[in-house]
Amino acid sequence: MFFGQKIHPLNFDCAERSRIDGEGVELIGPGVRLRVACASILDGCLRLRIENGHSTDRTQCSDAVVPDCRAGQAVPPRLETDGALFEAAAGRVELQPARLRLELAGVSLATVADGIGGCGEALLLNFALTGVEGCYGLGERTGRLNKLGGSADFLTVDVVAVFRHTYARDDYDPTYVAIPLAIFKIGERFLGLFFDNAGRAVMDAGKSKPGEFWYQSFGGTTDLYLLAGPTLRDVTRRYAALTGRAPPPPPWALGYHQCRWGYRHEREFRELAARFAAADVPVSALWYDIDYMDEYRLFTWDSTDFPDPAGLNRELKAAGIRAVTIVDPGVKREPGYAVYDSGRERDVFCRTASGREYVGKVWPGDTVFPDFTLESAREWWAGRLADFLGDGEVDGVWLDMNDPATGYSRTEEMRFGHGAIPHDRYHNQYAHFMAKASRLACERLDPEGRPFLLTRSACAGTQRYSAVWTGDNASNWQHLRMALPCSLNLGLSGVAFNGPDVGGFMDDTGAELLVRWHQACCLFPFFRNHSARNSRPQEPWQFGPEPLAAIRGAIRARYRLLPYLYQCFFAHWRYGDPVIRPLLYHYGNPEYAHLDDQYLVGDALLVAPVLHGEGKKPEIVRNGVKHQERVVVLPPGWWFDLNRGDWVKGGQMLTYAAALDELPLFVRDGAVLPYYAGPLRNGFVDWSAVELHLFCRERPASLDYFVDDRETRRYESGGYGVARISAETEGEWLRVAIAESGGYPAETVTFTPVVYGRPELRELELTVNGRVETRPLRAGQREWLCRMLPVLA
Ligand code: MIG
Repeated sequence: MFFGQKIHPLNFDCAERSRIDGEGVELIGPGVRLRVACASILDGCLRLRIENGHSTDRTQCSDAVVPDCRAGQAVPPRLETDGALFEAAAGRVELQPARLRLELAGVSLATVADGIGGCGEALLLNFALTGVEGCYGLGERTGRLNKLGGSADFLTVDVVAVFRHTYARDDYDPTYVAIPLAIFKIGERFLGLFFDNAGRAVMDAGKSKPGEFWYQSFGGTTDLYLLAGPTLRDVTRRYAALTGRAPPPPPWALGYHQCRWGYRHEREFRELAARFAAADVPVSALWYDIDYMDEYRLFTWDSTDFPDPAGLNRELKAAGIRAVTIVDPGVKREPGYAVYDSGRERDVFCRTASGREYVGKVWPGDTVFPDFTLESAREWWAGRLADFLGDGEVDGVWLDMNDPATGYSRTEEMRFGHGAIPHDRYHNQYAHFMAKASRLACERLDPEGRPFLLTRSACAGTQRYSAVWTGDNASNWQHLRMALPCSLNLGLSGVAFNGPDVGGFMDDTGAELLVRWHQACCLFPFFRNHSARNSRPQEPWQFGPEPLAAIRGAIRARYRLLPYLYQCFFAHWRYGDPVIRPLLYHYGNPEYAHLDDQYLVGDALLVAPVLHGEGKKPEIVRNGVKHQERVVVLPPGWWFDLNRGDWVKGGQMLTYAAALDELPLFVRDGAVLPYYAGPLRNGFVDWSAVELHLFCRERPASLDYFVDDRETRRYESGGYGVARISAETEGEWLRVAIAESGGYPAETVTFTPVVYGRPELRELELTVNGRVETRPLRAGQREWLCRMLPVLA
């Protein structure tokens, strides 16, 4: 089977009759026997478990759904004239022998006439796209935001290895991540379908046959979760509740990260720290790619180039810079190498069908692979990794090559459960279980603390254990543009904490591209500059003073807004909303169904980066400075333009001209942006003093600001509080009220209100937990803001 290939729908057999069998419904016909059972899982979420009688393996091996949601409450079928009916609070499902009709939260979706079928072990669900205007989610994908007209292969692969000659284009499929979630926009409403089958699957959203949406899995049991809307937010939150939400990260992980494949000596790390300081660019972490190892042996350091990694990392930490090391799954097959020997002794490696150790060919040469699906292997790994991290004083873990990449050695022979379980059952989950084991290591090392992990491959649910970066992109404008829809769809697919290699990984970047990439992603959940060895170096200062100044501005803007980003992450953990969102998430205009060159951070900030290089779009010259033009779509209401310091009326499209050092940023009327105004020194941020930047023109402003210790996991047991902030204006008065409640001491943060774009305001009334104080609003303070945000300038 080659990529993009699927089973023709006419090759599926469809049932001719159905009968109720206990709690399920059997669909029976020549060549086909399916059993469908329904359960109510969560508010607004039903599960249809579809078992194929021809399947040799009916265990549901997917780890996508959080343990609490695995059982559910059975919804028994009721007999109807032409089939069966499942009815529950969340919605109703009509099942005929070869047809399915769903209705949830006022949205209905039905299959075509022969819309459910089996072909051997494969399953087909074929929905009619009647009235469907958009299709979103689908995990990590190339291409545009709206997947209607496209198709997707759900198989985790090492993209550059597989698409060696075409990776730099914007249309490869599959990718590193497999999340079979499709969210449909039907009129103004939304409905989500999550096809939980850990094996390879494909979706075709009207590409092969316009008007039809095919889902095909090739074996095993498929749990189809129906996620009710009516809004996109409802669907997204339900999916996040079902598969888990990313835990709040340590704040340093939200800073700027510098990485490059090729740093290979401790000297370079010291130099990097010094260059960042000299360039006045904050950086929160430096990353060690594979060259730190002793001939690519896992859990070792090259002792010549890195004689004292712990000392080096302590030194960096004292400067506010954390250390992250890459960790590949492949263990060098070398008797005498302690990691290999101990793994062998504990029998933790994957085996072939006959029981041989499965061998692949990766960086260290012949390599064996831990079977992370075994608890014993996870234990072993956690112990080894914890020791390695502890000894080297490493703060974060970067999980690479876990697609899994095995070089020329094909993966099929790699089996699980000591050789008993075929590869396919866990292929897409290999990275997931690796991340699970690695998180365990971090929690061993620091039982109270918050780990930071980043993985290349992932499947549904991996967000519980790790952040995801979108793998090996290329340094070109197409890939910059693609980064937006890719990360937005990943966010809708539960992976809130994600981002691309900023600047592009493969090939050479250029000054303008590097600047625009930093601007476009400086408010992404994950923000890391990374590039391949042999590509042109792309640290912020590599292209001279002007690009450096522009990049510095983008990075500083991120640090200024760290309190806001942290709020977005905390709110994600509470509710499941992604950190960055397509406009579609909050606004209903039909044209937003396709809009993917601008996005929202939380619900307050609109980012419209310049995504085309000089000469590709209209340009103007203003005061002797070249500006790139782009169209910005502003939703209805007033928006504050942070570059110009003016209110702009929304509900319109504007042409916006941005100089090289400008990122078009707009704040919604009614927003509160928590802002860090203190000194910028790498990861050192004083969280005890936060400015509240208030944007209230016609609407009062409000925000629930979560307060916690930001370091431990006490939030899990309620160790956090909420400061409810509201601001309104009357005549010359700005009235701000802050009321704290919850499980964290009050008044650990000093909030200072700062108002934008309201020169008539002169007086401030500030009420903190019931205590009222009044003072004049200082003019300087008001001005200060507009001066400050053009930090970008
Ligand atoms: O075969 O570790 O995606 O980020 O720099 C390449 C070297 C292996 C692939 C990762 C990339 C990393 C590189 N790795």
